[in-house]
Amino acid sequence: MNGFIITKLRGRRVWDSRGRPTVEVEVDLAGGAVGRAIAPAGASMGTGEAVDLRDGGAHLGGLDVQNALANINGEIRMAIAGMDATDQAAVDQVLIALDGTPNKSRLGGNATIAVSMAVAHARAVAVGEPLWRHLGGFDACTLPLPEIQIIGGGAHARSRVDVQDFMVTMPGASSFDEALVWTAEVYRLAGKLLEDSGRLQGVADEGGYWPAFATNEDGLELLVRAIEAAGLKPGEQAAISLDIAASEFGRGGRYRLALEEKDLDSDGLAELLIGWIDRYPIVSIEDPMAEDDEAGMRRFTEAAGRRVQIVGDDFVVTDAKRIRKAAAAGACNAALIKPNQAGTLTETKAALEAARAAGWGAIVSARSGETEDVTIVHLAIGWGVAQLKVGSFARAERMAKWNEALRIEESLGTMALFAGRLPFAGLAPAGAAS
Ligand code: 2PG
Ligand code: MG
Repeated sequence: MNGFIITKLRGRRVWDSRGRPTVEVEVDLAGGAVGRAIAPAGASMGTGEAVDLRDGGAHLGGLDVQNALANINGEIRMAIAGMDATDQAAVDQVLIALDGTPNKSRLGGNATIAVSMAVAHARAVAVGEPLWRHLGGFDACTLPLPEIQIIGGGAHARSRVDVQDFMVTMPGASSFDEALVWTAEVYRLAGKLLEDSGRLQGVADEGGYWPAFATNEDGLELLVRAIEAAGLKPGEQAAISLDIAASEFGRGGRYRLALEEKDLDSDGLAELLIGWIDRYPIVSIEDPMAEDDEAGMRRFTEAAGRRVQIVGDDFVVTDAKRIRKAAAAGACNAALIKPNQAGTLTETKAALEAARAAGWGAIVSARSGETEDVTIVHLAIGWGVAQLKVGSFARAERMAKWNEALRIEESLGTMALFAGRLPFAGLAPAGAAS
């Protein structure tokens, strides 16, 4: 008997970190192994990403997932049962063909990604290995550099500030564990600085502080002060990473920074961001321009791409074709890799491979709506991706991921390598004028 044959598949409704319904899938194999995974959900979404199937109507704000569950427990189960879980590509191909749309809108990207990831988990359980080891074998020994949100804005905090993620990253740390210790101090001290100055309003969707700032730049100043208060050297030990998420406040090459009542074109926004790169120890900027502004993204990459990592999220939506097109145009030099933007693990991996082939960096990323599911940590380590973005340093759906990476680092023992400065190896020093 082939113990890897998929015998059962069931979907159930569980709840995410925003209290919204989401999809959990359990896959049983003939040998007795069971794999489980939960789909996450975004708030600032690219128009090109795989879409979650939601029920609509008034109940639960239209966000219930009964139709996605019916697809899992109906036609997906029929198509997948009897397949061999060792062939992830074949399983994912069946999901893609069965869905038949370019964006998983018929079956639901939430349904397909949960099935795809649950199959991988079941296979790893069947061979008695953790998923990261199963995916990467003995090559999997690199712990990613975490980028961790300290302040949340944009779509995650009712646009209190325009910039969505003010993050820190710790390239000077010698281990994942040390990077978290440093980040914990920066997070704590940033909160204290905000509180002492009467600007703390709570926490945003991913656990970062929800601030009362007068300008977006206040966030950069606060990060530098918190880094220094933690006794860390800005730009050497600790650096700043931003997700501008510009699609949320820009369209057609026009951008509106509501906080500062500024209207800018692409070049004006680029100038503002380059001013920040000149004055602050910034190593990475995600979605500096909107998803429809390829010309702006190309010009910004030309101007700043040798100094900072320029990450495409909404702009390339974990899609191999879009990554190849952006790379050919000279837009961006790194890709955010979010499995639920693609809808299957096979397509996610193809996007990662396209980024690597283009000489780009890559960051495996969570979504703003998350759960206790830690699959992305296993993907990052198993696939040897040098950066990981999970949100802030608070709330259990975030800490579950950071803590999982700690466990993996510990189990690797002296074999563990921490990515540290590796992702920024080709760049000019942070905070330095070119
Ligand atoms: C992003 C993510 C995570 P969301 O924009 O990178 O911060 O947000 O999941 O809402 O798209
Ligand atoms: Mg983003």
